[in-house]
Amino acid sequence: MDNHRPPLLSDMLDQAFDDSVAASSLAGNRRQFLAKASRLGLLLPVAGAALEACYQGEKPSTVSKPTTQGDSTGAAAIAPSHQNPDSRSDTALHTAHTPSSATGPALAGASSATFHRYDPTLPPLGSSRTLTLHWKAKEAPIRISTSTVVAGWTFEGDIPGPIVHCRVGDTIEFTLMVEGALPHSMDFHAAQLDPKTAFRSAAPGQSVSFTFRPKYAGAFLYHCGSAPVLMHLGSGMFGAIIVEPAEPLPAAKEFVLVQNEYYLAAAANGVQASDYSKMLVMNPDIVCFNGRPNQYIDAPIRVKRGDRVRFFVLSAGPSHPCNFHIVGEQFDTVYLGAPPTSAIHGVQTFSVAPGGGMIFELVADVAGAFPFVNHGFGHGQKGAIGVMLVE
Ligand SMILES: [Cu+2]
Repeated sequence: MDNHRPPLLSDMLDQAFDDSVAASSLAGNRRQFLAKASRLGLLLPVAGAALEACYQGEKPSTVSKPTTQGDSTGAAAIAPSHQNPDSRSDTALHTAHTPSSATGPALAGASSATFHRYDPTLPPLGSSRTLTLHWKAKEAPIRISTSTVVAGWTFEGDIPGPIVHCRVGDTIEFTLMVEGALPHSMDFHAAQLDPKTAFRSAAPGQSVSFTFRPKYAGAFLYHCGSAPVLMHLGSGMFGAIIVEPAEPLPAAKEFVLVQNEYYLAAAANGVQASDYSKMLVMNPDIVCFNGRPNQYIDAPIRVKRGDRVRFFVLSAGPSHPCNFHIVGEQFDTVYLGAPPTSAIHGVQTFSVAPGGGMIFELVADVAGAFPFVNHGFGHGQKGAIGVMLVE
């Protein structure tokens, strides 16, 4: 099996690191090593971030806000044993031959994990133009149905993480504290930042902070970008940030649906871990909205007849799109990019790419139960289906 495994970028980066260290002292060879890392980082900037981060003590950082832990903001504060957390994580998964999300914290207390419906309602905007978010990256068991508990990797202990709601131009002050067995990071698609610094991994017990101002309105994904991204995103580290345009959109009932896939190993002690090898094959066991298969069949999304309804639909993937469709309805408006200038009208189905988000609107002028589905029905059948009840 290993003979067919494609080389991991982080292994290439590890090799560059090892070559550099072997050639001469670390400090003396810093320039050569960074040049190598930078070239490789062009292939996958986030994976190169941790390498760059090892040496940031010698150059300015784009990190703009200190953490509550004080000296843990700068990458220079990362202990020598965690100089390359991305790569070490990746290498550990690679060499174990059973890459799995089953870390200690992801399994602890699994038998007492309870199910809850993920509320799809868009939370209201706050009055402040500054959002200060202090989040924790946690590995934790998550019950996604009455019969299934997954060994989850999460933001704030749930899959998906919290819905962030803000406006274009708001200031988002973000800190991620890593609690768990592995390094983690944050990549906001609503931000324009140097990923090698802002989106770098923090080791367990440490934190990373950055500040950004969303430039465009829309439905944007956030996710952990630590290597292998496929494993971190596929194990549950994703969510939605909804950015309002300067001029508010028409009043509507607003809901957020983030589609994701689960690739699960057989249950062990009642928990199913995410399986990296299955993720590479891209044939998911479950595809669902907001982390739980069929949850909005059991407890539908309810609106009133005559309501304008706005769905912010994202595909977290990690690998498949969401071909969003509502049976018995037509979308009067779909915003492909930033509203209100990117609208198309009279739409039946539109595909939201993995790593993407779009806004779907309709007027619920007919009463009834309307299934919303991934019209790629192989995936709809695996749990990406719910019901909008118009009363
Ligand atoms: Cu992570």
